[in-house]
Amino acid sequence: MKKSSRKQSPEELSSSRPSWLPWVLVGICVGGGVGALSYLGPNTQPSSDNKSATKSDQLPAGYASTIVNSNKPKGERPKGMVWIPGGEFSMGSDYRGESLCGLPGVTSDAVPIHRVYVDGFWMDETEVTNAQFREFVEATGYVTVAEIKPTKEEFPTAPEENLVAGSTVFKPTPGPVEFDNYLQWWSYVRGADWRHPSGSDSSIEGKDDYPVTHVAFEDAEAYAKWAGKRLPTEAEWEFAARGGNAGELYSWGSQIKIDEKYQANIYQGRFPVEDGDTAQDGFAGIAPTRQYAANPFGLYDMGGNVWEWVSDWYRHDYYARLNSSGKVTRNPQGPADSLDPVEPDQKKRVHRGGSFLCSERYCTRYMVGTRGKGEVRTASNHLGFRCVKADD
Ligand SMILES: [Ca+2]
Repeated sequence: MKKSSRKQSPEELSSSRPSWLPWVLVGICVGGGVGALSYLGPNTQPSSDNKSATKSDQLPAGYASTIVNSNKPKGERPKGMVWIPGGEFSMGSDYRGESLCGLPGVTSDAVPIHRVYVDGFWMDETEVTNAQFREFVEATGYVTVAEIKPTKEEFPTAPEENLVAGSTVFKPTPGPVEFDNYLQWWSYVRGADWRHPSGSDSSIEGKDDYPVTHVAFEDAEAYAKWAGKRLPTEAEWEFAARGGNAGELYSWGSQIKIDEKYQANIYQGRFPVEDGDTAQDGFAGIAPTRQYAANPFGLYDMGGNVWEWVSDWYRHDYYARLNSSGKVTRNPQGPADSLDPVEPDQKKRVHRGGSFLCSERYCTRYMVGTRGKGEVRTASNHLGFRCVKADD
């Protein structure tokens, strides 16, 4: 873990909550406000040399049709992966009704909507599961960040008793609370890790097909390397999630429900109250993978259930930078560095997809064009990942 630049009071240091907790929680729900960002206007002109554009009738403002490549993969389909043909699309979201941490419209990091091209690639059908991650750990002896005791060198001001291995876990509140302080429902829990998602007394027994959680960015990268894969770029992730469609709000369409049924594991009911999750989507808390229909590319759970790490550094102004070129950006790899004006000291990567804790009231970041972010060594019980692989 990185040093916190935040000065701690003696009261904080002696409290039961570890002194680094406020920044460890970065990315679980971030403050939202990202400072001034000039809206440069969308670059919506698709390339003229491709005739296979999907229908673009009545797309929302800012979007142009998605142009899906027609080429087929050369290699055989890797087990558990689907072919994402790549192509050109309108990336981002300026949906005014979006919210993060209960604050509607405060985040402008997903604008402007801009044109991006990505090459084709293979992508895991589902988030990496507990069974898959176990296979990796058993083969390599890998130890995740959450399982390693933080050192005095990393946190010189923290008392010894607070230097315990653990991770962040959602704890519902006894009653209704204001949404202004996420520490009310997030706790740093000793012994929480991928095998013990709620703390040392919990287990993943019988949950082989659930997404693995409590993985830091480096843990996800280590798994991907072992598997002969890599993490997707943010652009690859969004192209894949949109399934060849353009301008839709969600990876399954533009309505939250289809035939009265939710299409992803998010949160209904009063957040974040004990027993407040009414599970109208079928699940209170995390769900196994593949519980909802796949998107048109065959991908499951591109919205909800757990957030997913992608490889890009997070910068609030990255889309504006790309858009200012006036060209279609090809295979963007993310900015060279990280900057979240809310917490400029923290190095963050992008999260995508939202989680089982996202709700229409509190965090709509399961919307397909929106973004999340998280400090790279911070894990939690609603953050996982999936991998991609180049065509051979
Ligand atoms: Ca749910």
